Amino acid sequence: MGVLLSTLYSLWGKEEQKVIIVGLDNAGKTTILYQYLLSEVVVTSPTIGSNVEEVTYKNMHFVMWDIGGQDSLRASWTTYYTGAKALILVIDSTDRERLALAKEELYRMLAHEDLQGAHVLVFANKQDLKGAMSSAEISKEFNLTSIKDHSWHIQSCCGLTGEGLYEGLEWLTSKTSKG
Ligand SMILES: Nc1nc2c(ncn2[C@@H]2O[C@H](COP(=O)(O)OP(=O)(O)OP(=O)(O)O)[C@@H](O)[C@H]2O)c(=O)[nH]1
Ligand SMILES: [Mg+2]
Repeated sequence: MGVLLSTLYSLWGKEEQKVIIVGLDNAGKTTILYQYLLSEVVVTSPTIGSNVEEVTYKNMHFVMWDIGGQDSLRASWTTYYTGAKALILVIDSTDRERLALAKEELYRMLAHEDLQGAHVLVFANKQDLKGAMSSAEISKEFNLTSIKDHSWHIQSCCGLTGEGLYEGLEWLTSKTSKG
């Protein structure tokens, strides 16, 4: 995104909204980013660093940063937080063993000063797989109702079919368009 285009967007009142996509490795972050961009499944390999793409939806311009989720990369997530209006936390709903770890990462992010005011969208991904936890189950495990200082929403989805992804984006749009 060049400076010129950014300026034009701001002249038209169409602001860019920075969104970070986070979650443990193998959760489906990159798959979801490219579903938004291309409406198809791309073959992914574990992300080292990040992918950034602009996703336009209903006049909103989301600049989405998909960040690698491997253990060794998670310490660098904080470098992406500045200016983020929202974070999308992607959960592999079949990964029961690491749900507590994902919860830990979520609360660490919520406490970070650069993410105060950021909206939180949780995707309960991989709903096509047998044994996937429901969004209600994940919500309960994460104790989402205790979160009072951020607006949050949980959405079940499938990165492979795209199911649920636009419902999530709809919620994000309703939040970010209000500033
Ligand atoms: N069955 C199923 N597989 C999925 C779904 N979403 C993603 N996957 C698969 O899960 C694997 C990991 O997906 P990625 O998108 O690369 O995961 P990631 O979160 O970007 O992982 P890192 O880059 O390592 O952090 C891939 O084989 C995807 O095809 C889904 O909804 N259902
Ligand atoms: Mg990735």
